[in-house]
Amino acid sequence: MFEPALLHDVDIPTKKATFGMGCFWSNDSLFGVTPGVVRTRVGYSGGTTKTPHYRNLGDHTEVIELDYDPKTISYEDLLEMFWANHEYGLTTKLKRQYQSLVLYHEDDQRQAAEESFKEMQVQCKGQLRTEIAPAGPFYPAEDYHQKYRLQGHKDLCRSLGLDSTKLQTSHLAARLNGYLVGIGGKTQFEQDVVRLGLNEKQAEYVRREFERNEGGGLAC
Ligand code: MHO
Repeated sequence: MFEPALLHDVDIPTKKATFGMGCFWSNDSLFGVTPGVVRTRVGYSGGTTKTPHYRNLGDHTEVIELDYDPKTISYEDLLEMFWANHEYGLTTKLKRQYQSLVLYHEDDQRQAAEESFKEMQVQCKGQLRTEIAPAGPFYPAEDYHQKYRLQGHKDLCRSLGLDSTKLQTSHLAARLNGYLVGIGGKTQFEQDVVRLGLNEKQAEYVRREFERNEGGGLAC
């Protein structure tokens, strides 16, 4: 039987963006289904502790690091998503783990982030807690945190051949991690089923989950 090739690798020039927006599980789903976002991974960054892990983050923050195609999505668009989708709000004082954080990778990103901060502060009643800082070392989180929603579907993951590397690099995994929780939109999903190379059984499974969860939000 013909098996379509799964679209794990997308080889186009990308830029990096790094955001702390609360628990990284839901941000991973959110950005993973966003057109122009090619790959995502979650981890710890923003601090100085040498080998952070989930039970001991030190002074690091949970962040999502994503590779995006600047021809399809701008950094400004990503910033809009950043402001609109914080798990625990923008003005609440949070522990360092859930700090609202933009880690910029180039001066254009810094400028755009500072501009948007100012605009946001005007619209916002309380003081924004967001910090904007240069990106430093990024420590990938443990495997079980990568594409967390997707990993809840063990048989599907097995059929997709997801190993520890692919959990952080696969385009397909980034997309499915969102569709499975019902985000990304029906039209985009149906186009992606073909583009991502899912077979009928995989497509049917993801479609069922998508429809079951659509409109349910992104609770962590
Ligand atoms: N609400 C989640 C947060 C996990 S996140 C990776 C929990 O209760 O574990 O910080």
